[in-house]
Amino acid sequence: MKHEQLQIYFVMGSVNVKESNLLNVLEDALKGGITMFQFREKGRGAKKGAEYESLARECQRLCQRYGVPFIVNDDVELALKLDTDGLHIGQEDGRVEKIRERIGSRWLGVSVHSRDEAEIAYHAKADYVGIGPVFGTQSKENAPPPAGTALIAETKVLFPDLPIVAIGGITASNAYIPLKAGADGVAVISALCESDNRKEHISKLKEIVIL
Ligand code: TZP
Ligand code: MG
Repeated sequence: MKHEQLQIYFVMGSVNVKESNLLNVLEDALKGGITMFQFREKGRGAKKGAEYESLARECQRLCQRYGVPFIVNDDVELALKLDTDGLHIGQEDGRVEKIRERIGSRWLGVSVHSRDEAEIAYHAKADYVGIGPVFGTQSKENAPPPAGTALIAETKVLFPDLPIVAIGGITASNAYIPLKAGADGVAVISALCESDNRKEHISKLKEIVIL
């Protein structure tokens, strides 16, 4: 994967959008120029079973239409079944090397919260690591407290070729902070889900990421 693909990484599930218009929000974001999408269907009220799978397929189809990589959160089985571009996992989702083996050459993203976790992800050939929450977030249940950018900076020094995406409370106003610390891109939920003008917000993010 190219570092640039992490630049504007949109993450969303139906829980994150008020209206039942997840596909409209996604298409808006795709038109605006997001560089990657993660289907993260979790939390209270998340879809399950056939509804979950069919929503994932619809999102995947839309991403394919815009040529944007489609990543699924947590669910190895779904990643294999839909043949997604990649899978994103957290520390609670199993051993990184095992999951790496199972998904073959598909992209693997791993959320890490310490230098040790970053090292394990690196050696297990993760394609990128997600680091956060940088700032406070309302979008993750039981999110740890804001961690700032120390781990981003440390990971950049220790593993310069490992792509890093920052997450947690990031908007066009503060994205420069994790980027300056060494992140290759920013992952956002609410900044785009709750924006009245997604196109403009993405343009602003673009300016900052590309600077
Ligand atoms: N992991 C760490 S923070 C977070 C996740 C999934 C939520 C990010 O959402 P927002 O709305 O961009 O703060
Ligand atoms: Mg997880």
